[in-house]
Amino acid sequence: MAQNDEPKGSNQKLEDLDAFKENGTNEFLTTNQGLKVNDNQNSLKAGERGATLLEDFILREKITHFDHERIPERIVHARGTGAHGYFQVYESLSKYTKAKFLNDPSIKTPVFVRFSTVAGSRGSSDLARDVRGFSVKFYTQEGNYDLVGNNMPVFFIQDAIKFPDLIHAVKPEPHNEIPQAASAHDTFWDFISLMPESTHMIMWAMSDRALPRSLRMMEGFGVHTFRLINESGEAVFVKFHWKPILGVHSVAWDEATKISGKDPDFHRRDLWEAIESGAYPEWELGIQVVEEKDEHNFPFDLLDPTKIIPEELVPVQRVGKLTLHQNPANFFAETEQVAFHPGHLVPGIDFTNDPLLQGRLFSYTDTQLSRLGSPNFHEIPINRSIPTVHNNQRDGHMRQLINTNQTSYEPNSIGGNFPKQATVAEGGFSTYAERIDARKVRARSKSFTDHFSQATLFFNSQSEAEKNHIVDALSFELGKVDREEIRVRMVGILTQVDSTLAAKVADNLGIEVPAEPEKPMNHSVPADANPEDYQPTKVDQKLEKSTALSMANTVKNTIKSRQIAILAADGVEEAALNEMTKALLAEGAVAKIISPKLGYIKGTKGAKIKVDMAFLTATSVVFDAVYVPSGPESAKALINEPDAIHFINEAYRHCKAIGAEGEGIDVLKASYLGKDFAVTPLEMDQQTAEGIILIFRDGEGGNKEKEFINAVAQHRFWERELKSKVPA
Ligand code: HDD
Repeated sequence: MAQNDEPKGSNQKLEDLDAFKENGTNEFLTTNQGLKVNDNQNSLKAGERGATLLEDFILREKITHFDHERIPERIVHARGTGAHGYFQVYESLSKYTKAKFLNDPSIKTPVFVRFSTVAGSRGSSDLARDVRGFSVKFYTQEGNYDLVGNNMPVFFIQDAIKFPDLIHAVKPEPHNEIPQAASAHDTFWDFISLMPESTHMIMWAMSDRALPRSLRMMEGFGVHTFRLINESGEAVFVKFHWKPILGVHSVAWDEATKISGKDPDFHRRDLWEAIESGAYPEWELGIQVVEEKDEHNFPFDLLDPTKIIPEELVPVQRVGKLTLHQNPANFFAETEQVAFHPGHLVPGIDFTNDPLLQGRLFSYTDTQLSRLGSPNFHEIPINRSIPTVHNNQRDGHMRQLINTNQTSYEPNSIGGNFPKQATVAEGGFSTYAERIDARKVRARSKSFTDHFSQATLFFNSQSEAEKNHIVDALSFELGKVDREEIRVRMVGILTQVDSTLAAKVADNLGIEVPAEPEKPMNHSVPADANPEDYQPTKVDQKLEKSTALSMANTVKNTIKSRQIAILAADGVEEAALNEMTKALLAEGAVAKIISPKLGYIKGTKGAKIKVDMAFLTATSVVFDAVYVPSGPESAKALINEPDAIHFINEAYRHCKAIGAEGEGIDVLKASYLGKDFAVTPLEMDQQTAEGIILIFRDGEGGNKEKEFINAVAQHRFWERELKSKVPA
């Protein structure tokens, strides 16, 4: 986590945006024509009680603008949130690329990043089980470069022509617009069960990766294989990764559904608050580089977006850092109007022939035309590049630029043939001269037909708890599917990933595992083709497991920006409370005191302690851990407060770190923990229960605050789920 060494708003793009900012403080209210308004309370009428007059231009202007202030939401990724920041490379990557922003460690390139869910509408919950978008716009000195990725490294489909089908299947069903922001319905699983190429992505989408604890705690991936090209014109293949400094962490599904009701803006709020408090989110940029000569040396095709390159085969080199240090000033102007496009390139970076990427290159500009309404969307402040734009494109709706030259064509002699083309040496973009010698065909490469091996690799690489979560997720999602034939077909696909997985899901669904999956498995076959040619094949991936695929192996040594709930009431021992709070704050965590009522509570020594939240508005699911300090009266009040007991039960169910001191332990005992640790009073050896930290001040020494902090840093004790089923 960055220390707050950057003054807010200190980058070239943010300075550029300043020119467009308006703030009415100390100003008169005006119309859009700059006319001062004298009465903003009453429309113009024929008499006090009379009809309103059409001539009331002030009323008309205000209502008209209001009537038109919505724009279409994004066709996908409608729900999102964004922030400004900067990117800096650690060392020059000139060996691989001539992109200037990747060549000079002293350059801080301004960025705007937007995170999103895919399926839901603009107002849907942040905690939908879904893929997260991770889009980065780099405002480089050579123009805008956009890396428009996701928090999962593969995709559902291999060819962009299937994208509208995929999205129609996952979006709310067309006849009744149900369900919102959820893939748990018939049309999605109908499509998926007929499209085995989606199986690898389904493993990711049904894993905890689809339920991030925070947007700051998820990875990002460029997904496709791209190219880097150096000054000598030599190219390598590259996969882009974003590795979060705080590690990759998730919430439990039960928790996600509750957060969706208690705080549907949970991720948006978390990002906003972290940046406001100076806990700047950070990711390292990682690259996997493959030389051209090695293109065909993998058991999968580098152009197939349903495949990863396992880190065991090609390690991820960490080459730079992304830091988000400024919230937007206006959501609509920045986060909503920002327009990303994988085709926004700078010299030194280029595409490959990945057929999913190729189709994306059309879609993104096209969609902005209907969403933002004009081919001049690049002139919207957030979308403007740092280099000024000079070309012969003219006019169109809402044109801002006043082109003053007489000529708007090229070549011309009247204007000295300006603006002129740039040579490659002058920074002109030149497409990588890839050799292509082929027939024009509508086809899928045979090298794309292994749909299951990497799905199995992913599943095998998960911890036991992660595997259970995948079983639960699939059981939930397919449990919401009405048609049994879809469930059976889907379980048939799962048999190709892992037989235990298929058996467990089938058991939960109350169906038999089909002896043979339905044949043909792939129904995405051209009309005149032989379906046999399109059926999945298996290729030995020569790798049993990949450690990078399991979140269990992530960063677990920090509690920076984690939210800790301290449950207390009148009669709390202020020393206990203060010591723990001090220790937590020193580690960069956020501690909030939660009490039966808002206002202040009294400590045993008479201290007046400010309450942050009452149980009425607080909920365990937005916290990472719970601590109950000592104090007989405080403990008694909490034991008599059902919301306090429920708070602990839920935190226990969601496998969080729970700490208590002195009489605070009695409060834990009054909760479901008391059932699991049925000893009176809880004794020292019960502390072995992972993630439950009990502090007996008069007991043996040791630094219990530190122990609690270490437990919080583990994020979750998922093994607890195997031992205890908490009815909370
Ligand atoms: Fe896409 C938005 C990521 C495949 C068509 N996409 C969009 C956004 C992200 C992605 C993060 C949100 C951008 C923002 O924040 O404004 N999309 C991906 C990834 C894909 C992918 C990682 C596969 C690897 N997308 C994809 C395909 C197509 C599209 C195959 C169409 C053929 N995507 C769009 C779009 C969107 C979009 C319709 C909607 C809003 C927008 O572009 O600006 O054009």
